[in-house]
Amino acid sequence: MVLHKGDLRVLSESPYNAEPPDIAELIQYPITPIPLIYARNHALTVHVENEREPNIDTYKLKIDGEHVEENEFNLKDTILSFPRKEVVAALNCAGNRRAKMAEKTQRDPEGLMWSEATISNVRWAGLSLCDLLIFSGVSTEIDKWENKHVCFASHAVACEQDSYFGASIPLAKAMDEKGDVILAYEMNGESLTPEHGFPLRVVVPGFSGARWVKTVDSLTISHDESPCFYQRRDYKVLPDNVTSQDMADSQDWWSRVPAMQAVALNSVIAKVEDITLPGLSRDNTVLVKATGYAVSSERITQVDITADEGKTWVPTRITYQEGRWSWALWEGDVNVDRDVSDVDFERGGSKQYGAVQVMRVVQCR
Ligand SMILES: Nc1nc2c(c(=O)[nH]1)N[C@H]1C(S)=C(S)[C@@H](COP(=O)(O)O)O[C@H]1N2
Ligand SMILES: [Mo]
Repeated sequence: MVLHKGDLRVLSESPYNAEPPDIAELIQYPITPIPLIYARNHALTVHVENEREPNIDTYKLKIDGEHVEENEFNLKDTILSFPRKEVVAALNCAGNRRAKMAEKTQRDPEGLMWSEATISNVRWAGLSLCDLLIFSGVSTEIDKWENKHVCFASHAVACEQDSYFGASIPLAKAMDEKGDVILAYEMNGESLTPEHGFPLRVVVPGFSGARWVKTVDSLTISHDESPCFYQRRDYKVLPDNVTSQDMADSQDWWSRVPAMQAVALNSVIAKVEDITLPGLSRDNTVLVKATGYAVSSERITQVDITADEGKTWVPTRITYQEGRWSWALWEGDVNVDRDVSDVDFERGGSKQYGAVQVMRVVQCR
C-alpha cells in the first residue's frame, strides 16, 4: 500500500493539524512511516510554496545566555560536523486522546479534539544537544545545571498566540547523556520535511511533543523557563475549580501550576478480534485478542488487560520496543463472557469492544 500525506484526518487546514484516521493501521508499523506522522502546528507551516522555508545555505542556529559563549552556527559547516546520533523516540502530543478525555470526564477541554493517533514512533538522527552545549562552554559539573533551563525558539513564522514558537527543558535533561536530547536533521533516514521542522528540530525523548521545537533557530541558557506563551500559559493542567480563561488569568493560575513536561503514562487498545477457534468455544465465553500501544516518559515494562473490570488481569506480550524511548506495542488474549461482551467484531479499529477495557501499565526506570 502506498501511503500519502493526504491519508491523514485533517482537524484544521491552516494551521495544518492532522492525525492518522485509524490507530489499528497506525500500529501495524513499529516505526511510523513519514506520511502517517501526525502534524501539530501553532503557526502556518513554513512551506516551500511561500518561499519561507529556511534556506539550508544560510540557516543559522544562535546560542546565548548564562555561561555560554554567544555563537551562531551554520548548518552545513558546523552543525553537521558534530557526531551523528540516532534515537528511536515516540513523539506524543499532550493533546493525544483529548476527545476520549472529554468523553470520560464529561468536561469540555480547550483545544483540538484529537483522537488517539496523535503519536508517532520515529527513528530520529542529529547531533547530541549535550555535545553542542559542552562545545559552547556549558560546564559538565552537575551542580552548575541546577535551576537552569535551555530555551528553544523558532522565529520562522508567527504563531497564533505568540510572535514565535518557544519551549524549554531543564538544563539537567539536556546535559544528561542518557537523556538522549538531540537536534535532529533526519527522520527515518530522510531529511526532515517542512511540516516536521526542516532543517533542524529538537527531539526530547520522554517529554511531551510541545517541547520538540521545529525549525529551531535559537538556544538560550536561562534561569527561567522559556517566556513563550506555549511554555508559560498553555500546556498546564489547572485545578478543577478554575473554570474559565478569565479566572485563570486574573488569579494568575498560570504561574502557580507547573508546565507539563514528561509524557503521561498511557495505553490504548487499537483493535480487538475474536480468535475463538471453531469447536473450541466454551459455552459462555469468547476468546479475544487485543492489540495496542503504550507510551510513557520511561520504558514500559509490562501491560496487562482485564475483561472483568479489574478483578483479574492478564499480562500481554510486548511485540515491539526499541531502546528506552520508543512506544511499546503489545498484544494479549483474554476470555470474555459472551453475555457481557456485546460483541461487535466488525468494528475493528474501534476500542470500545464490549468488556475488554482498562489497561494496567507498568514502567520502570
Ligand atoms: N516551531 C514549532 N514547533 C513545534 C510546534 C509548533 O507549532 N511550531 N508544535 C509543537 C507541538 S504541540 C507538537 S505535539 C509537535 C508536533 O510535531 P509534528 O508536527 O512533527 O508531529 O511539535 C512541537 N513543535
Ligand atoms: Mo502538541
